[in-house]
Amino acid sequence: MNSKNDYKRILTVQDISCVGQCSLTVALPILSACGVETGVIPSAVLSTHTAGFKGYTFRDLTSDMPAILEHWIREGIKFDGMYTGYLGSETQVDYCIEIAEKTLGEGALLVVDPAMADNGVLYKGFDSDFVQAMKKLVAKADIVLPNLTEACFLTGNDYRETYDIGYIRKVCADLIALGAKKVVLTGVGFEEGFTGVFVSDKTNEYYYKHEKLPGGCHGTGDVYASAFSGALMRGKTVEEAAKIAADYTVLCIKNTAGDASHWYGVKFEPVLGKLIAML
Ligand code: PXL
Repeated sequence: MNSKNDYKRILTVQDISCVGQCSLTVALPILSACGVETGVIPSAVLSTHTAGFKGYTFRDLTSDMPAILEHWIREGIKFDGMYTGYLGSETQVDYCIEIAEKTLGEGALLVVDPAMADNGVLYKGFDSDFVQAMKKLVAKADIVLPNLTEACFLTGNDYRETYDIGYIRKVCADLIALGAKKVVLTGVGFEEGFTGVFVSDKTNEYYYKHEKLPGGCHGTGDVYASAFSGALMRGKTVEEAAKIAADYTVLCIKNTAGDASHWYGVKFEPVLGKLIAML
């Protein structure tokens, strides 16, 4: 049983893609499995995610956000952490900054996953104005959790498929220069067959290497960020949480590999027990 002090409450702000195993339909079950109370602000409702389905619906919920915040302020609602994912507009990014300022209690952590790009390109619907807005949220982050593509858009570095540690250090230093206190950069691989996560701040760095499975899987960034945030709320260090989230994401990909009909997401649910066992 958790004592009062280690039962934490996190807020996550991201969209609901009704089908597609990403964003809130991934974050809520994973955070709950981690034993963390989770409040949500849905940033938008989409019939599916935008990566591969055609003709999806998109209802922007930006205008609901100030009223939700005002109500929470009246009720004195506070969180021990906040984790932002896919946001539907630049205004939402600004609201997230205000929500963090007004609802995060003493010592609470802001985790920013700047979910907006992969494989060298921005997701559909995002442009350079959105990237500029996201930089302001990243500046407030205790931990920013980008993939290499997002890190390059945020810092103006060229996106590369192959690189050395000097390039990775430069990208991370540029993210720290934006204002983020710590960087957890995902999908960093220096050798054939391996990828990993590179964690750094102004003074320390840590690299966790793991196997790279063939073929990309949609939704792994959200699985990673959710497991990371859950582990962090359970008192793990950033480095421990980065490793646990990587190991869990690999298990999820292995559990999905070989099922071509499941191209749209990862089968993360059957291996939730293994995540719980890692905490
Ligand atoms: O997994 C990130 C994500 C979240 N939400 C929506 C998306 C994507 C990626 O494409 O389309 C709606």
